[in-house]
Amino acid sequence: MPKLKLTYFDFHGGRGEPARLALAMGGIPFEDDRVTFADWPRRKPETPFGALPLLEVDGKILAQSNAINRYVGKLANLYPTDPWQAALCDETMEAVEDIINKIAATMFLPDEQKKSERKVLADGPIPFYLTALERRLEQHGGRYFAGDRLSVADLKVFMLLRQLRSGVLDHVPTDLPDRLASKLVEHYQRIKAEPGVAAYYAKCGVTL
Ligand SMILES: N[C@@H](CCC(=O)N[C@@H](CS)C(=O)NCC(=O)O)C(=O)O
Repeated sequence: MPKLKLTYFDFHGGRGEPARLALAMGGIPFEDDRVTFADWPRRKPETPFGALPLLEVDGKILAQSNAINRYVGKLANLYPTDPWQAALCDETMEAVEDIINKIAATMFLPDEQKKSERKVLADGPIPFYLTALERRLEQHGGRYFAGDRLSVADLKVFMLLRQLRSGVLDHVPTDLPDRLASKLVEHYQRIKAEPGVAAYYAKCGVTL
């Protein structure tokens, strides 16, 4: 097994968390390098694209969250081996990136502008992606997004639902998933109850 270091911000969520979770679930040792927001300006220029997460593999750097998710998914047996199922897994992760990018664009706006832009998101793009993801889930059998078994795609959607339902996004109603995509919420509950997921958060002292 290569020597791994995963670098991301110091919170349980966001683009770096699916890879942390996948590595922990696979029992794969890695250095969990957590960057504080205070330290980020110093670290940012050292990264290939000025952003996190990063995965260091035997001293070589890999950037871009979904590339990292695919790589660690393969190591942790959480990425489909069948090419078509792998493509479906990728489709889901890229769809989640689409909506994360829209949300991220509002993150550092002045509060009044954030409020109005988040209202636009909560009225349109977020419901659109929730219902579209739910439809794709149902088309793939209703339990998992690809290969009829747990993959990094499920972990990435799980993170998105957790973020939307937790209240960390000011001005986005936390009941949107429950009102609009109950099957996706059932998927969230299913992933949360996966023994590896529950064990990881119990070990971290995080209540989901
Ligand atoms: N396409 C990139 C986006 C990475 C990204 O924007 N990461 C955010 C955190 S989730 C970041 O590093 N923000 C700090 C900054 O841009 O200075 C990926 O998927 O990894």
